[in-house]
Amino acid sequence: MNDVFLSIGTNIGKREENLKQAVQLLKKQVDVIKVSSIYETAPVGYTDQPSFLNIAVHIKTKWNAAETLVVCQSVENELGRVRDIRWGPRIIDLDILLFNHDKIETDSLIVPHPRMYERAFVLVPLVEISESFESGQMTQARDTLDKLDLQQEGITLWKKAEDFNREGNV
Ligand code: A4P
Ligand code: MG
Repeated sequence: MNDVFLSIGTNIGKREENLKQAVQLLKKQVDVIKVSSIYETAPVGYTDQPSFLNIAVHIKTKWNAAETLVVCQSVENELGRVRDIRWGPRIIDLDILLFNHDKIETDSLIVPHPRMYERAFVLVPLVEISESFESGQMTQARDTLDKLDLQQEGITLWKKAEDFNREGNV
């Protein structure tokens, strides 16, 4: 089984509901091992848009990396994702952060995710759920996070993992 970490973000509609549905749809296709707390995060990249809710999810799956990307895109499509502005508002976005300890560079997939180390909204939930996963990539993620001021980065806790798991039935 492959060990995979995903980042999920949403800033349109009922954001918490979007996250809940994304996790439930993932569960139909992969084993969901752990879901992080939900964080409300200031938009990065294209800043003239509503704030996001972000989570990280640890999954185990028999699908290879390209197939896992297809799984992520199928969840985005089921939730009605429309692609227009790059880095713009989205009902749901699923990105593959880490796939085992692999380094992947194809036309459609780059892993580790090329922008993950610059982004507190990715690192905070990822570090929360990955204590059992040792790798150079995770060490880099933890070291980077240690140097960030979360208030300045616009990251606040929205809902603790235990409450999201219970109320969201994820
Ligand atoms: N692709 C390449 N590598 C990957 C990967 N590791 N995981 C390709 C997923 N996809 C990957 O993605 C464009 C293409 O990237 C895909 O076709 C896939 O083949 P997309 O989801 O269609 O477009 P996008 O979301 O606009 O691009 P991307 O690269 O996912 O955007 P980012 O960099 O993730 O930025 N601010 C806050 N606070 N929270 C957020 O969640 N998200 C973004 C999106 C910007 N600002 C944000 C947030
Ligand atoms: Mg994406």
